[in-house]
Amino acid sequence: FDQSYRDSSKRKRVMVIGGDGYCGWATALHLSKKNYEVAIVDNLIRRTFDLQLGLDSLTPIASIHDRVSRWKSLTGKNIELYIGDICDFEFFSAAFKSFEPDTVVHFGEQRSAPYSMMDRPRALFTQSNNVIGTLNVLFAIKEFNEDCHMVKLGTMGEYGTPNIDIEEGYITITHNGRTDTLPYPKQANSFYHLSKVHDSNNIHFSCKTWGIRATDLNQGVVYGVRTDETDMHEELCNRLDYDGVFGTALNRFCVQAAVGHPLTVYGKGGQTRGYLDIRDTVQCMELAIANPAKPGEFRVFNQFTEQFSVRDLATLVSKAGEKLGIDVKTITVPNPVSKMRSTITMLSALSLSRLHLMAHIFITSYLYFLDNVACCFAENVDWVRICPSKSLKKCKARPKLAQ
Ligand code: NAD
Ligand code: USQ
Repeated sequence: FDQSYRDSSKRKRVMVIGGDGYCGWATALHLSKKNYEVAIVDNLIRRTFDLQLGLDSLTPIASIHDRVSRWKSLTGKNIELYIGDICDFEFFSAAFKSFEPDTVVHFGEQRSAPYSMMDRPRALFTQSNNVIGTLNVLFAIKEFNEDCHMVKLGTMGEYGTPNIDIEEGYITITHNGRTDTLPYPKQANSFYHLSKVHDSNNIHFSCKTWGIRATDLNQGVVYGVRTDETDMHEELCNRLDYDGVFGTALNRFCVQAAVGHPLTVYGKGGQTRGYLDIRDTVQCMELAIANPAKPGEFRVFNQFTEQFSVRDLATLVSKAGEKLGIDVKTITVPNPVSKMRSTITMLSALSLSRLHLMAHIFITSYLYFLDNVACCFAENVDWVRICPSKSLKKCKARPKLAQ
């Protein structure tokens, strides 16, 4: 790791793109608490998706301006705000030049696989928003500060579900007597996951061509909502999606269990995914920022703490429900995203142990989450929103395509 980066006495400046979203908000607060100078860049499109589709966070969330002023009043720490679209290079380059980041953490994408598979406009929007936004970040770094470290949120789903173990970014292959270490094959299962594959290729190419430094964090499915910082005040509360479009597996299962809705296992439930607590997401971000990639390096970390098939996940939540006196049922639902057969895949996340992550233990985390969050907000749950995304498919309001 680059020791000089860690030893420098100057406060490091981190730009968090997508800092109003689920992972970005928790990360921005955590970094600010750890004494980084933080700026949030966000065009608030995630809040617009909710309005367009008639969805809402289970937990009530304050506006980004109220969130940031509450943080300042509680801690005295300033978080700068740049509200705008990173696909607009004029806006983004002005924000970049004004804030002068040492690190850009890029969470600012359309991140739902079901959303990207709803129809053609949403597939196009997902790919143009994600790919063009990432290209703009790369060009800003190249033009204004080649030393700036890009930390990009990739996803474990880039790899698909091959019938061999998944490595961290690269695999060493011997073919016709010669050996090389090559990018691990990507077989994404949605237009969203494919947008991440395209991003990874563009970032890898930019590192090789321009010598910039980047870390791709292939994160598994995140669960939970509370972190030490968001717990400090109700106006700092993070969003919690449980609907069929933006709600992710474990968050949905806990909310479903809390209100007595059967757990919705898609297909046979054999899909294996890596999972991590949002408190571990923020720790991983901090570790990746404090230990930047070297100039020209495209470093890939797989970021999850445990792996389960969806069926196993449903069983774990049912057992947790039993402990709390809740009778939890499970139903099988057609997969709204993909009909592809899934294989049980072994994932690898060696980097987390190398970076000394103190991970939260899964079983305690989700039991706590089910008891303290899902059950507390159960009266806010709208059962219609629990349906898989296909029932929302006919919604007319759509985002404009990026320029
Ligand atoms: P989110 O939708 O809650 O947040 C994304 C934020 O980015 C939103 O606030 C949105 O308004 C903003 N944004 C989107 N496009 C933008 C643009 N063009 N310009 C400026 N801002 C823009 O998503 P999240 O769950 O916080 O995920 C963040 C990142 O982490 C995504 O890239 C996602 O792929 C990755 N990730 C998330 C999970 C998960 O389980 N939530 C797991 C693995 C990876
Ligand atoms: N699933 C169910 N029932 C549900 C919801 C999901 O069986 O009610 C299954 C899905 O079929 C899938 C698995 O659970 O096989 C995970 O689905 P998900 O919606 O929790 O996660 P996914 O679509 O993979 O996407 C989420 C985030 C995305 C991130 C990805 C990490 O939305 O931004 O990139 O997790 S990963 O899955 O490792 O690629």
